[in-house]
Amino acid sequence: MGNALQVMTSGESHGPGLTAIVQGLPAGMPVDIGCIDDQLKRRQGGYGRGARQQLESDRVQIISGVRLGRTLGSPVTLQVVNKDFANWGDRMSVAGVAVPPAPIVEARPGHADFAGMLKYGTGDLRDILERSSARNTAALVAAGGLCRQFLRHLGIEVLSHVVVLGGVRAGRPQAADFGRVIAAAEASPVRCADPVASVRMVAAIDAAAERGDTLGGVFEVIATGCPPGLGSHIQWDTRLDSRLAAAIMGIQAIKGVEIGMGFGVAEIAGSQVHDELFHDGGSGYSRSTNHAGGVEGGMTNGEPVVVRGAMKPISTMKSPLRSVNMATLEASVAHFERSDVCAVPAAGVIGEAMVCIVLAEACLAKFGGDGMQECLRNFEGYVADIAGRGYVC
Ligand code: EPS
Repeated sequence: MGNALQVMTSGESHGPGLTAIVQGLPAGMPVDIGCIDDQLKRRQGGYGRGARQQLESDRVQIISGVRLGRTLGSPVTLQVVNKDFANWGDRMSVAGVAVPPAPIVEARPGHADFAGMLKYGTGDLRDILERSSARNTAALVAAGGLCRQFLRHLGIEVLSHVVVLGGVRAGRPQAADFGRVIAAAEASPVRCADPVASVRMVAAIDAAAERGDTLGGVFEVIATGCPPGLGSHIQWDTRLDSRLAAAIMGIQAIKGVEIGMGFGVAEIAGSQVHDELFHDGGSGYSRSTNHAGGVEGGMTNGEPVVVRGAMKPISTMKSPLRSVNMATLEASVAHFERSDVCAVPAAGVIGEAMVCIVLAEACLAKFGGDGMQECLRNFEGYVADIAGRGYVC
């Protein structure tokens, strides 16, 4: 999308902190730090999270790009401090130490450990696991929290709920019932809108914890208020569905992404898949279904954007799987320090952040503007132009 928005993160799980740099937001956008902190808090929650979340209370500090509560148009740098660094000074010291910590050499099947150790030629897989840890998603959520504030000016809201956890499937909520779905999800310990499934999911987490095992699941992100025409059909990498899939797959432990009906489209006829189009002089265009998940031909079509991510069970397990000591090449079991039993509820919040980043990028590519007023003028002009207009050559 022409690099309309760039987001880069840095930081190790037990290092001094995490950083996100967001470049491309227009100048003059009001920034509410509390809104970002709210998202960080949501990310830390959810039943099944590990001891780390008791140690941290993530808060963002903005150290560039914002003045007097408004963006300057320059890169915004967001920082989240790792309180736990204080306990890891010996193992995460930036300076060299006289007695190096004992290396970790038992790769966790499913984690970045094995390939990372070979690729980077390190004898200590802490060199890999520190960066591959899902702790980095705090930086992404901070960046997403900023993008969310931009999207709100355009009337776009991004929400999520958990639809599968540990094999327990939630009943499908009514598509149009977003307010109620999200309120119920926020009240659930596993962020699931179906109260009966929610209780079963909690029980599944308890049972997995008992076994020293972990659980995955599926979250669904819904973006409402997107105008038609975000993204483009022109190139593979400007298609909005391509950007959304890449962003969701960019979250640790995600192994699958669906948009709208997703893999279901392969199983039924076109007449049951495609969303018929209607027009009414008063209310404009409408659809009676949204199997496309709000994206057709790589562009939003004005319906809610619906994206699902499938998260595998976390690969750090209290009852570890068999592995190999990569120093001696002898049979061993995977390394275990501490872990979450299930982080699917948090993954939904992270999925929201990624969707916010992608939609903000798409909006900036379409509406541009160095300043917020210019951007909003372009947006409002476009929305007014497409409303109630018949297209003739
Ligand atoms: C996480 C922090 C980590 C893990 C988890 C996510 O904390 P620690 O490693 O200190 O216990 O709880 O990371 C992983 C699941 C992983 O595979 O790396 C967080 O803040 O989200």
